[in-house]
Amino acid sequence: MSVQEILVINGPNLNLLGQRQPEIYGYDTLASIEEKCSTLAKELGVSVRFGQSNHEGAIIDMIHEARTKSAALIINAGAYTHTSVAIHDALKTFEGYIIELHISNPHAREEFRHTSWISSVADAVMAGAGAYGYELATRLAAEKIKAA
Ligand code: CA2
Repeated sequence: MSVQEILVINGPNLNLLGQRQPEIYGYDTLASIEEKCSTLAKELGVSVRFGQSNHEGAIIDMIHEARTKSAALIINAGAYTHTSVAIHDALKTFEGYIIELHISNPHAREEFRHTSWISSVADAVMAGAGAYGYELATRLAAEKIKAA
């Protein structure tokens, strides 16, 4: 097991980052965010791996794989945040550090975004910092891994 790996899971529609709704999600693409986080992770002496899927089952498979490969998980489950008991259950099986991440602040948006099935199984919740949140979360996850 690579104890120094942080897996960053991105849910539905996040593959479109930088292409639509920049007023909410900004202009960074997922590839550019990954590049920034990889550079930062290297500086911090850990590794980062990005995954994205528009499918709930594929996200669950990524979480299962992380059980043996990753020391920390950063998860932006997209709209599945607000609906998925299955992702909640999968996250409960992961023993490392979990950060729930959102680009926007769901609490300042529509009421249906105010419920999260992830928060109760996460160690930390970060929201509203834009794409920069991925770097902040990488920094936090790296600290937690190194302290463990
Ligand atoms: O703010 C976030 O990061 C969210 O997790 C994003 C989800 C939304 O359902 C959550 O409530 C909050 C939506 C991701 C959609 O991503 C897009 C990116 C570019 C263009 C259109 C959608």
